[in-house]
Amino acid sequence: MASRKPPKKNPASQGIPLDTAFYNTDSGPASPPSENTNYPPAEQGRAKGETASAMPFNSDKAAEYGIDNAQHPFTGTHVQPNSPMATASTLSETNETGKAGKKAQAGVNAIEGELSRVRVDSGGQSLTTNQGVKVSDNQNSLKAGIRGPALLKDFILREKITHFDHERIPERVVHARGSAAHGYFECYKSLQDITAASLFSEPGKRTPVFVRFSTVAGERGSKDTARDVRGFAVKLYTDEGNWDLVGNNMPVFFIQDAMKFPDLVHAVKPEPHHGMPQAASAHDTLWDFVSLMPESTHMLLWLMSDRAIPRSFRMMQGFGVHTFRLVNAIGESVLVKFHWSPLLGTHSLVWDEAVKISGADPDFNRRDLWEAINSGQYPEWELGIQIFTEEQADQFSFDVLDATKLIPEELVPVTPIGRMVLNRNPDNFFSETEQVAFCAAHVVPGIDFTNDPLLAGRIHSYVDTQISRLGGPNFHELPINAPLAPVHNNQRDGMHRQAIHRGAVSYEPNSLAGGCPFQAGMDGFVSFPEPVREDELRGKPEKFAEHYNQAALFYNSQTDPEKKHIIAAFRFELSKVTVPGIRQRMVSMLRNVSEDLAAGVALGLGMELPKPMPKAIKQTPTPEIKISPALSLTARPGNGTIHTRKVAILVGDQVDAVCVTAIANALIEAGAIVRLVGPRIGACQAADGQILEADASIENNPASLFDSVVVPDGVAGIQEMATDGQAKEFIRDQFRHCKTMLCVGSGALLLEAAGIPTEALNSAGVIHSDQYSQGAIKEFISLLSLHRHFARESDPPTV
Ligand code: HDE
Repeated sequence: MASRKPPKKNPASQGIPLDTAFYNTDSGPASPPSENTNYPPAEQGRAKGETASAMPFNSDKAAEYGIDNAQHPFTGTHVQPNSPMATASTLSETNETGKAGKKAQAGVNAIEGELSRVRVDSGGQSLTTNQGVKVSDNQNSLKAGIRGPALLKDFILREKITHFDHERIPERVVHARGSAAHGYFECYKSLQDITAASLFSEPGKRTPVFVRFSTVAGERGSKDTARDVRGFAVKLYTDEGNWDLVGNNMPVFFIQDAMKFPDLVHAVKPEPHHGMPQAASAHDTLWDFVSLMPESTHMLLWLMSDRAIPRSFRMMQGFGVHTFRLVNAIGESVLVKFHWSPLLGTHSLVWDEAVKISGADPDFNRRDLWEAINSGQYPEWELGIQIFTEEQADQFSFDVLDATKLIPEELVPVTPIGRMVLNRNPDNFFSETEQVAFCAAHVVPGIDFTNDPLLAGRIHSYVDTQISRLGGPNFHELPINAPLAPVHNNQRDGMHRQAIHRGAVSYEPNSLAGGCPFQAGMDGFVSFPEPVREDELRGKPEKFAEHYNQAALFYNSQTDPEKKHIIAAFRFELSKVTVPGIRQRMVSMLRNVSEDLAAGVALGLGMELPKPMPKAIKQTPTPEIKISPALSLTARPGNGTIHTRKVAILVGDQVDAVCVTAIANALIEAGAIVRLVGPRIGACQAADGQILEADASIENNPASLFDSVVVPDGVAGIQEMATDGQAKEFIRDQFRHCKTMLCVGSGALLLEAAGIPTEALNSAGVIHSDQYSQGAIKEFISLLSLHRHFARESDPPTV
């Protein structure tokens, strides 16, 4: 460190303080230092003094009062200090050390920025402790003698074990199970006429995103394919701060007011006395609660639909659920609902398949997302908004502040505004996926809330929950949460503080830091001035009391197979309820939705139809529409490709290698993921002596994990398979789950052995071709792109 110059003699007698007077930290002189001092503490004293004097009084104060000022917040008065010394924490900041590094760059918070600043690669490095001390032996603890006791002074063992002991953090109270990826949002066109949000300012503008998909009820290690709502949380790192659109894959919710959220979650989580069931809504407490909460009927219809068992995160929609507000630069506002629509279309599992997958691969959706991104098949969604005015909203038969209601697309169309692509898996699950903290309160200028009473509770809840989950108030500094936009404020301290703030000032107003950081005024987030005129009370608007119109709209808009699945789901869930009275109550509620639905469920439960549940509203308003085709999963078939569809080609000794190879190549060419599935992994010898290498076995990759199966030709091989119970089970499951099946030549023998009726061949997604042909494969690809063939579904299954 360079030593300081000695202070010059000062003409104190002329009223100019001694240079040394500026060295003190406890009291200071009455006057500034001499003009020509070059003693750093004195120079700093002068810089500080000049900066503070540039603000002789708080000239902003008068602008804090009155409505006009409230509507047009002022930009805080601030001055640029003449010298950086004025705001330095210490004069020694210019002394660089290998660790301290350079002094702070003017106006920069180094916590911000892209993640490369914190990535670690240990290639070629030796093992160290957390203090950077190299570890000589990572196999043995320190002992007094080779067979002697372990020693307390073994700081290396103790550091390692202590860290390990604390590796787990509390899981999310809901949405504990999730998977995430990075990517970007790209704006289609400028939306400046309706919003000042910078991410929508120009066509082609890209904003980085991190997206986490989740189930709600299950614990962190629970299965992916539970019947449940899926979280669809998007963190957009915009250049004006982070915007989190924390949505679900269903556009409505169970409850209308945040006051009921803890009750809902307590009801759906494992029952508190015995901790069961895990990740399942099929139990007494959930159905007890919701059957007393008729406002949940609409959401229950969605939950019992195939939407609750998505085939892939890449094949589900996302919704902001609440009505939000967009606000333009001159303060004009419109109301909006947000919709994400997947390019691959919306596709789901069937229940029996979901149950089997939960055993075969509990990470089914997580693996699917990871593998797709790793193989360059980047999932993509289009963002659309429904735009409407308060006046339009007033005319609707429902209230747009009621989160149990959607706005039918026939009433307000969805306008596409951009697309989102996920193209980068995280490096580290814990640091990114687990530590990411979404928050419904994170909005940016141009996006604002409405008075939805459910949203109000969310605005509070998310930051609050992170404080215990992530261990303090500084979770925003975790690399995955830190915005790309500059962060400057006077919040300080707290557990795990990362930022090292320069200077003495952590308050505002100040003059010692030239007024910085200063309030941004109209350049900052200005809340939309929504008028509030009524008395304080606890209550709900009358329109919230209508509970069934949209549940009926949803049910009546489904195709027949979807309706059957809803009935079967209610039947399954309610059959798991142990108290008949709860079932009665639920079915009586369903009578207000659809007599067919209620009758189907009652039949499945072996019970008489109870009386319809009395309604909470005297005069049911007439709904605007009765059918909305957009509510069916079939409304979004996707882009017609078979990209990333998983196809099993069954192989064994004596199959026809030419047939296998030709089909595999054609499918790979079309973008499918093909696996050769044998009785065991490894080589099998085809009829012509060629060796085929099975990369999966029926045991480790059963039928439920594939979208489709091909049974190739090769009489001897197929005859052998026909005696294998697992191979027959594979075929039966593919058939039962309505998947596309291709059998070539003698491949039909296996289908026959599995009990597939002969009349099923060449109908409803089952192709039998005498030999491999281009025509057969073309037909197969086109049927595979349809996802399922429900025409052959029967309940109960016949096969
Ligand atoms: Fe959440 N919700 N929520 N929620 N929510 C959480 O925040 C809450 C609601 C949603 O991948 C928690 O960080 C309240 C609706 C998603 O990390 C918590 C209310 C919607 C995620 C919380 C709701 C959601 C959460 C738990 C009613 C769809 C996962 C952990 C007033 C629009 C985000 C956490 C992720 C997570 C509270 C209702 C979506 C406790 C109080 C409606 C996707 O803060």
